[in-house]
Amino acid sequence: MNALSITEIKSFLSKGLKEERFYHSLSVSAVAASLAMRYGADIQKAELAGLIHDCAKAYPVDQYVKMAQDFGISLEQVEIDNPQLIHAKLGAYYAKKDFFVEDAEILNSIIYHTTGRPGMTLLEKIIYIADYIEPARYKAKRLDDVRRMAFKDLDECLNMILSDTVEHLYEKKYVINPLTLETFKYYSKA
Ligand code: DGI
Ligand code: FE
Ligand code: FE
Repeated sequence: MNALSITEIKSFLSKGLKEERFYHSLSVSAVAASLAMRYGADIQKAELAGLIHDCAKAYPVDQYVKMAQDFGISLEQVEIDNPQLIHAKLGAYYAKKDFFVEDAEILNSIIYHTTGRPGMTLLEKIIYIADYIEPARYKAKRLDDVRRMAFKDLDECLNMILSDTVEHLYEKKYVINPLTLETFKYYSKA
């Protein structure tokens, strides 16, 4: 089965996601496609991955642990303790099941869109950054600088986002996912 078209997926998501989340998904898709143009990544893959990265958010967070267990998705303890993190892995599951997306690079860009990971592919970097800088985001600090850097130097942009994210999670006293910390160390300039 071929993957559904962008138009078919938009129609599907518009019915399942809350309006704000649907709008965020469209924005991440457009920004990801723009970054793909800038850096010579596959524009269609970026557009598709951006559109569907949060597709699991159609489901309530209090069901994520059970859903993952039912689908045979392995979870880390930090994910069981902070179930909102699980939408990334569930997103890849639903991308396959509902949209027939089989491309491993697209699926990995969904799985790692919340934490990143050391040694990300170009597409993974693009989705991670697009999720953070899309136009409707406004809460993070120095967003203007981060947005400008996204189109200048991807790895430096990752460095900025990861250090701001780790600082934010620390200040809010959230448990920091060890994978987020590893990613931060990997992309931070010593
Ligand atoms: O799904 P989005 O809201 O577009 O953004 P996201 O996938 O980057 O993050 C989803 C949620 O996960 C958001 O509420 C922040 C949270 N999060 C990201 N990294 C960590 C985290 N929460 C904890 N506890 N620890 C993390 O390392
Ligand atoms: Fe997300
Ligand atoms: Fe998102």
